[in-house]
Amino acid sequence: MASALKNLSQYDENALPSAADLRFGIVVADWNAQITHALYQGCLETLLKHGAKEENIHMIQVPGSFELPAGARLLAGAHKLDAIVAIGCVIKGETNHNEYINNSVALGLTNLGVATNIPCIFGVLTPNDEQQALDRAGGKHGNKGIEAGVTAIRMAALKQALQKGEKGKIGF
Ligand code: DLZ
Repeated sequence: MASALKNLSQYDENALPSAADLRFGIVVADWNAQITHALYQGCLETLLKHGAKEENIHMIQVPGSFELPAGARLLAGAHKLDAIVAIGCVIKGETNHNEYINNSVALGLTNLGVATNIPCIFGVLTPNDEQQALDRAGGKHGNKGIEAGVTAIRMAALKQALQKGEKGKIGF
């Protein structure tokens, strides 16, 4: 059966604004480190490829995905940022822990983005098993870290354009 899934690594490079003047935070959860580090690499390489300067990318690690919103808040307090990417991988187990973590992280990041005016990007995989995670961390469905990096550039550029007072239709 053909997959209806979008490849997470595919995007129109020419439609993306330059990231040269944009500042990013990246928070990476250590749980399922093989996966989250691959997502981080995908995200980082995407930001650099589109011109972001290494000194404008601030990365911290937190123990698990549940700590991603708190880590993002700490980053936002420490640096001037145009977007924050939260990277994690919560694999479904025998209990419902994944639902509690995923819902908390999604809500926490949403609230943080609205409260701080810094877009927070959901770079969290929520797979049923490890294979589904590998498939989305550089495997057959691409790398969600790349998708998160692209989203961060778009939202950061949007924020900067509005702060500069650009008028009319703004879309990246
Ligand atoms: C406890 C826990 C479990 C069972 N599973 C995961 C997971 O699959 N992915 C993840 O990022 N973190 C997991 N954690 C850890 C929690 O996110 C958190 O770090 C702890 O509950 C401590 O607050």
